[in-house]
Amino acid sequence: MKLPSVCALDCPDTCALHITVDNGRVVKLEGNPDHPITRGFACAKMYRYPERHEHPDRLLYPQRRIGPKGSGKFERISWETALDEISSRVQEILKTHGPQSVLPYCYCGTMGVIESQHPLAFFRALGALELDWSICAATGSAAWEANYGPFKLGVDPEEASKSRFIILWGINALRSNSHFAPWLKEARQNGAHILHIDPFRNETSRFSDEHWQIRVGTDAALALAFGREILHQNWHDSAYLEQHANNLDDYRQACELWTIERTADFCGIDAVRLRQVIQQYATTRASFIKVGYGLTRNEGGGNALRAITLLPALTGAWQHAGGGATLSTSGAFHLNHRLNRGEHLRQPNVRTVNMNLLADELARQSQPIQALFVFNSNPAAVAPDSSGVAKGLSRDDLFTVVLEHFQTDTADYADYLLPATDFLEHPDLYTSYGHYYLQWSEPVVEPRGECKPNTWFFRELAKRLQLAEPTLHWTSHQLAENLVSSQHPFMQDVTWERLQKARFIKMHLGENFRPYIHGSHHADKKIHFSPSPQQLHFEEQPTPEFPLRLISPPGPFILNTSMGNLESIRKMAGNQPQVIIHPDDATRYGVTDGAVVRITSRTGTISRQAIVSSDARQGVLVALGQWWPKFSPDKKSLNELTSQRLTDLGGGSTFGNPVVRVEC
Ligand SMILES: Nc1nc2c(c(=O)[nH]1)N[C@H]1C(S)=C(S)[C@@H](COP(=O)(O)OP(=O)(O)OC[C@H]3O[C@@H](n4cnc5c(=O)[nH]c(N)nc54)[C@H](O)[C@@H]3O)O[C@H]1N2
Ligand SMILES: Nc1nc2c(c(=O)[nH]1)N[C@H]1C(S)=C(S)[C@@H](COP(=O)(O)OP(=O)(O)OC[C@H]3O[C@@H](n4cnc5c(=O)[nH]c(N)nc54)[C@H](O)[C@@H]3O)O[C@H]1N2
Ligand SMILES: [Mo]
Repeated sequence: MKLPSVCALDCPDTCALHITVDNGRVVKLEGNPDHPITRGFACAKMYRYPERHEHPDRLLYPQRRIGPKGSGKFERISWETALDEISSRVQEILKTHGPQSVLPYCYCGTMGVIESQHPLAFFRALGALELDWSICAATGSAAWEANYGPFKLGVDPEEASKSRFIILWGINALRSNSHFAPWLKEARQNGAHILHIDPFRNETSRFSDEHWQIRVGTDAALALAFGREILHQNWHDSAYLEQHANNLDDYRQACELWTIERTADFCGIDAVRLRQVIQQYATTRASFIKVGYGLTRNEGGGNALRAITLLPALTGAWQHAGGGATLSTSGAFHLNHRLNRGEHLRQPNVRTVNMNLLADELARQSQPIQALFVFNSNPAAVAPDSSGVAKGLSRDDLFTVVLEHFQTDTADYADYLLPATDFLEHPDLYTSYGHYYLQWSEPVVEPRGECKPNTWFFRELAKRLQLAEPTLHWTSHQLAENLVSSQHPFMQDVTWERLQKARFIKMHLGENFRPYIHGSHHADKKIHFSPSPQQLHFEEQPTPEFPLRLISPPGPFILNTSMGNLESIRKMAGNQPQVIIHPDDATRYGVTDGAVVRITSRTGTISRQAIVSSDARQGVLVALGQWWPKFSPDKKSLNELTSQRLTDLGGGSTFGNPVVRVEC
């Protein structure tokens, strides 16, 4: 039996899937051929999802800790016992320390709008601490919105084949957004030139017509050099700018510093080619920039993204089919989020915790965090400064509840470890950050063991805590019906009945969708040109003690740490976590191909296998993806090396920031 579903993983493609179920077991996963973006194929990771779903290590029963914190020793208990014990402990903590000692820590293990966001309503009803979801998209969003106002929109991927000059700027699209590749191929067949700008030579560089292996953290300068040359040569669209832009003087002044020669030298790219490409980019009407989040993950990342995404406004590319830029398409989904997220339950004067500062927050002395609920996330592996996080999670006086599919490194620290359903076992509603289709998914199998949806757990806990607010007790279907009841014109084709039947519906973007043809979504409708020279910030540069820069782009076969425990996936990824080092650096530091090296940053030391290859730019170490610490040779997370320092905009993470040294 083949049943429709939707991929819940945190990826821009949000694929429509077909799941083959045999005798109640998931045996095969394929892309839905009828979905215009999925086009019938799944990615290398998700073909393996049946293995994950049926895995013998899936958590199937509620468990209570029996060993010391972090030992990962548990005993099976019933849901009744788990819920009774958790609720009495929470009541005690609320009485003694108040609601602002309770922190939900969650992210996008599932992108389902209900399973990821409805639990927030429970915490808002309690008056618990708010969590700032800053680990991933915060800097990019803040930067985009500083230019264009609220609601991130971009070129419709289905229009991208009309572009004639494409820059893939800091994005490994063939891996992290693989369903965009067919549109890129079509654009190229139609005559487009494709340039990839990335310090790491990867699948996307090999696919592109041209690759610039730029120095890490220098993108703002490069984008401003584009701006300078465009303004000097009069290639900007003065009519468009006059009507729709402001702050141009500030911007012009910031650009002035970045001559072609200085920029080429600073960014480590070829000056002649830089000049030619700027001309090609600026004089092609339908020029398109697809920009990734990687370059936002360092101190100056926000203003770098601002500078890059102002270029289509400068040239007026937004007015042409296939012209413009895309960071995310998520702003098109005007769902009615209020009740699902419990916005109406927000209490005044509640403190917000930046999730990148988890290590510091768990070490706080005044008004300390006493209860931590972790779901849809694996902070022991993915949060910056992992030794600080581990120290916090080890606190004997911290009460920790983890809802999970597997016994992750985070789960090892739980007091109660609860088995969660996955997206094949629960219903949910899905938006996307890479296309414009809203999707609905029903379960295709019964939950394994005693697995329960996150929403079920928080409903049951709400009952025991006597939280009477009716919306906390709504079913997923009631929540979804409410979520899609929106008056926004983009939602005009969506009714709950239609969505349940069709499973995916495109947002009503109208004919010839050009999101910024009439300016921005700021109150003054202007595109806000900046950054000013004072706002620009370039990275902490390598020093003799720490001569290399470490970046950690997504691994090709895992998604953050999800899938990282599958044997087959680990095998595809080389059996152990690896870092790529340039041959010149390898010679300088005595590193041979395949050797295990020690990597030290200002915050910690880890061991990893080195691969010697010029795929890494000289001076840069490229760590491929997030491995489970417990499957790494030294049992340490890569985030031993990253710090809690924040970016220039949006309070984002700086995973691309650390400077390091390697030793054999
Ligand atoms: N296969 C796979 N796909 C994924 C994920 C995964 O883990 N695996 N993760 C998902 C998630 S959560 C997200 S947020 C997105 C991530 O999406 P992105 O962050 O856009 O990730 P990538 O597409 O790998 O693009 C990042 C690229 O930026 C490059 N980069 C790093 N620093 C710089 C810099 O200073 N300048 C420039 N120009 N480039 C730089 C990296 O080398 C890398 O190739 O992908 C999603 N898709
Ligand atoms: N060094 C470094 N660190 C990084 C990054 C980097 O580039 N470099 N990238 C960062 C980025 S972009 C992101 S988005 C974060 C991602 O960090 P996380 O959002 O924590 O992502 P995952 O590591 O995939 O962990 C998600 C967990 O949720 C669980 N899960 C999935 N579905 C459900 C469900 O329905 N219910 C419950 N209860 N659990 C579920 C999965 O089993 C998995 O263990 O990591 C960040 N960390
Ligand atoms: Mo992410």
